[in-house]
This record gives sequence, structure tokens and C-alpha cells, in this order.
Amino acid sequence: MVELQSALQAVDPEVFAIIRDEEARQSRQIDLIASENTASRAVMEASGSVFTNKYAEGYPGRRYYAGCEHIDRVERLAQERARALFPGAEHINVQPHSGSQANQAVMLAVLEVGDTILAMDLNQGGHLSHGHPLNLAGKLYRPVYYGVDRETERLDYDAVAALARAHRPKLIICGASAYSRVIDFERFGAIAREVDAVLLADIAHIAGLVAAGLHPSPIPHADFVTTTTHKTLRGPRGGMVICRERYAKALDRTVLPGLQGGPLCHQIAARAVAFREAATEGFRQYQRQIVANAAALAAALAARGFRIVSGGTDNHLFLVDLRPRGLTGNVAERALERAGIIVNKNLIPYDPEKPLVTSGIRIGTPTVSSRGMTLADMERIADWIDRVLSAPEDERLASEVGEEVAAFASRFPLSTSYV
Ligand code: DSN
Repeated sequence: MVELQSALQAVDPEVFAIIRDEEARQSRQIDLIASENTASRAVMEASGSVFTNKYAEGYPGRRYYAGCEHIDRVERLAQERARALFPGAEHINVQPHSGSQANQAVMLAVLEVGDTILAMDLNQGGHLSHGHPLNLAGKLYRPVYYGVDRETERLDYDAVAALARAHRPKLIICGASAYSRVIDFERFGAIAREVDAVLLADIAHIAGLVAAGLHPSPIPHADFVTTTTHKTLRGPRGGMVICRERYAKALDRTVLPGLQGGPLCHQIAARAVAFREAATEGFRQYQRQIVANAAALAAALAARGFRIVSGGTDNHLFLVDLRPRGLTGNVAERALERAGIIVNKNLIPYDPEKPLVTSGIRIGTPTVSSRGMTLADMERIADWIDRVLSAPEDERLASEVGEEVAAFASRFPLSTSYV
């Protein structure tokens, strides 16, 4: 690592300096973006390895290039380790470059253009790639959306079932990017079977929790499970698909040659490392800390008068409704950023504001937990958020808090290994 950095510094001091600045930023700030994390040094070393030099179109033992014996070994290892992490997984493809491409691969494997899909509305916590009108999925297929109940702000499974009966979708997608409650995959499985639909569970956000046994697994209920590998799972950036054996051939064909060319071999090696880390007791303890920290931070903010969507959280994230404070998400995001606290503005269910304004912010604890912050630290963070958002235009206050945040955050390492 040190050698690589030196080489970079010699060859390209400009990029080297930018990377150093980014490292300093990450180290000095408190990252509460629910989809981010800090990969371990081991993961980054594999990600920056000679595997970046290799082309390996195809699958282990069946490649379109020579010289693939070692990528075959590491890809098989990644598959085996993923299988151990997600018991019951029949077939695993570790090649998708991202979660969106993993989702596209599933759609391409089971849908024809114009088929109906039923998915969670992006405005209510779903994901762009599940059929948003501006996304490829929304252009190729006919999306119908479900959401959360207006009162409880939790998934309304009866409404999902009614929509499924009315629209007879070929594919139902469950999984979210801004939903703080347990998802009942068993219920989704029953709904899908009733209307003869294929079920895709996108667990990108909660994969680490599922691997650690802190959220029920969708594997027994879903035909396909997709995930990214860099959120709670804490690996390198990338995607993965798990599916029933009967879909294995169709899925592999849609990943390559359907959607992608050569896999990112260095990222596959890094995924294998991350899956090894995720099989440890240290990782399971880390996941418990994420959930405990999220609950503590939500409670600490609620105690300071913030309204938490659905009243709390069961997982790694929650949404804050800023309307009672007379704020919008974009104003809060900017003010907090000035103080070194990084969140993202986010639509809340039934949000009257536009996506670039929003009435809420999304807060997640994977990164702060990776860095070793615990329950008492959540109280401090809540205090800083409260102070900054009490006077969001006060730049002096923001920079005062920013200095406290930097002094505090710098004490926690960016990258920890759990093996
Ligand atoms: N963009 C990610 C998120 O922030 O949730 C999902 O892909």
C-alpha cells in the first residue's frame, strides 16, 4: 500500500494530493450516509492488486481468455464464501459491476419488454433501479408502485397484495434504500406465489445485517436476491446476484454477454476478502453495533424534538422529518456539511417537496460504527446535529461545531480489519 502510494506520488502528485485530501476529509468528518462504509485495508489492497490487469470474460473454467487460472480460483472462492454467508443460496454470480446492474440482470433474465413489475416507489423508500420512469427499468417495463401506509409509515402488505392481484406483475421487487423497518420477505414470497410472479429481494442496504442474522433472510422466499457489496457488507464497490438454480443459466447469460463484458477481477478478489471478513464474530458484533447506534441516534434526536419517520428504526438507518423544525432537507444537508457532518437530503413518505429539496434527511450508522463509535458518541452527534439545525444559516456556529467534529472524528481510524 505504502509502495503504491509512493508510486502514485511520483507519477501523479496531483491525483495523489487529491486522494490525500479525500482521506483527510473522510477522517475529519462524521459520515452518516446510510449507503456508505469504510472498507478495510485488506479489501482495498485486493482492490488495488494486479487483478486489475486481467480480462476474464466468462465464468470459472469457461473463459474467453487464456491466463485465467488465478482469477478462476479467486472467483470460486468469492462464490463459496458468499454461499456460506447466505445459507440456502443455490447459485451466485459475483460479477455485476453494481447493484443497479445486478437488478438489470435479473430483469433481463425473466422479463420481456413491456412486462409489468411491482416495486416500492422511490419516493417512499424504494430504489431508482426498481422501475423509476427515468431509469432503464422504467423505460423498458411497466412499473406499478407500492408504498408505505400514511399513518404508520410502514409497508402496507395488504395494499401490496391488492396491487399484485389487480396488475398481475411478472416480477415483484422488495427491498429499499430508505426504509427503517424489518421487511417481511416471507409475506412478499406468499404474495408473489399467489399471483405467479417472480420475487426479487434487493438487500443492498441490509446485506450485512442479513449475513449477521440481524434481519430475516430473503433466501428461502425469493427467486432472486441482489445486493451491493459495499454498504453494510463493508466490501469493495460492486454487485452480486443470488438465485435459484433453475434461473442460473439465464442469469449468467444476462450478466455476460447480456449486460457486461469483462468482470472487474480486482473487485472480485476484494469481494472474496470482504466475505471472509463478514464470516467472523467481529463482523457480527460490528453489525450489532450498527443497529444499536442507529436506534440510539434516532432516540437521541427524537429526545431533542426531531420527528423520526415511523417512530424509529430496526436497522442501520432512519429518516428525519424536518417539517416540524421548519427546515427542508437541502438546507439541513448543507448546514450539516459545513459542520463536517455528512448526511443526504431524502424524500420522506408523501413528501410535498421536490427530490432536490425534500422534507427530510436520511441518517445511517454503518461508517461511524466501522470507525469504532459507540452509544455515547451517538449522543454527541445528536447534540451537534441539533445545534447546527437550530441555526442552519449561522456559518460561525457551523465552523465552531466543525472544529469540534474534526477533533473528535480524527481520533477514530478510517479503516479497521475484523479478521
Ligand atoms: N445510492 C444508494 C443509496 O444511497 O441508497 C443506493 O444505490
